[in-house]
Amino acid sequence: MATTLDWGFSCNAPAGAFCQEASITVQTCETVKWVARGGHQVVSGIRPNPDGTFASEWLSSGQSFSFKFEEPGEYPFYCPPHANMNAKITVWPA
Ligand SMILES: [Cu+2]
Repeated sequence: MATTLDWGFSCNAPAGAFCQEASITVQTCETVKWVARGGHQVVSGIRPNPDGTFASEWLSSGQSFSFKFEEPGEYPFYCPPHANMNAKITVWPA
C-alpha cells in the first residue's frame, strides 16, 4: 500500500509545529511517496537535527522520494532550506 504526499509550499508551519497539509496518518508497512511541488528535500527529524531515519536527495519539481514505514510511531520531517516546511507522519499499528 502506498500513499502520495504533495511536498511543497502549501506546507507552512513554524519550527516546532507541523503543517496539516503534509501531516498524514498511515498504516504499518505502508509506503509514503513524497512528490516535490517545486524544488524541495525530505529529511526526518526535528529541524535542524536530522535523525537518520530517512533523507532524500534534493528533489526537483515533480521528482519523488519513497520510504516504507515498518514501525508504528511518529516521524517528524522537514525541508532543510525552507523554514516553514515542517510536518510529520503518524504510523498506526497494523
Ligand atoms: Cu522545501
